[in-house]
Amino acid sequence: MQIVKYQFQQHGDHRGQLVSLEEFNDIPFEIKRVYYMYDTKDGVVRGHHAHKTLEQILVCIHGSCKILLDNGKEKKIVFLEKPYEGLYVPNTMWREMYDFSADAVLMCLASEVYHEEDYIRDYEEFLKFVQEDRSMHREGQ
Ligand code: T46
Repeated sequence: MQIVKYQFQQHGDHRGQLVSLEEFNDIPFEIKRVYYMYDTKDGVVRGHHAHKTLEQILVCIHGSCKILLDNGKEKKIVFLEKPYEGLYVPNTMWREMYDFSADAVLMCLASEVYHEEDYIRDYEEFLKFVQEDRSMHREGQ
């Protein structure tokens, strides 16, 4: 599994830093929604789901956290702690977010508005979905 991390341009000067994110320039999709998580309690694991179509970029704009990515075959853990670094999470990728520092703010730029129907919240269902998706791609080749 290839981990795709974006290093955003920092517009720094003697006053401090600024990062600007534009759809299709810095972000590879149209940004339809922005949300962020903060005040995450100690020991909490968020996520536990995949999306059927939605893609996203996660940026830990303050503090730090870990992201577990699972494509149904392989798992990888990514540490996020830099406000100028974005982790690309494609569709059909199981994710779990954990080990949030007390001051962590995890921002998400999403390619779709909120649709509960786009979520796969059951891990067995996710594995089935991924297998069907892969065999469909093989047939299409
Ligand atoms: C994802 C990870 C990284 C809304 O009403 N609108 C929204 O846009 C979102 C994201 C959530 N909600 C409601 C639904 C739940 O009642 O907020 C509550 C918490 O959402 P959820 O349990 O889905 O949060 P996480 O942290 O498990 O997952 C979120 C996103 O839902 C998901 O798309 O990829 O962050």
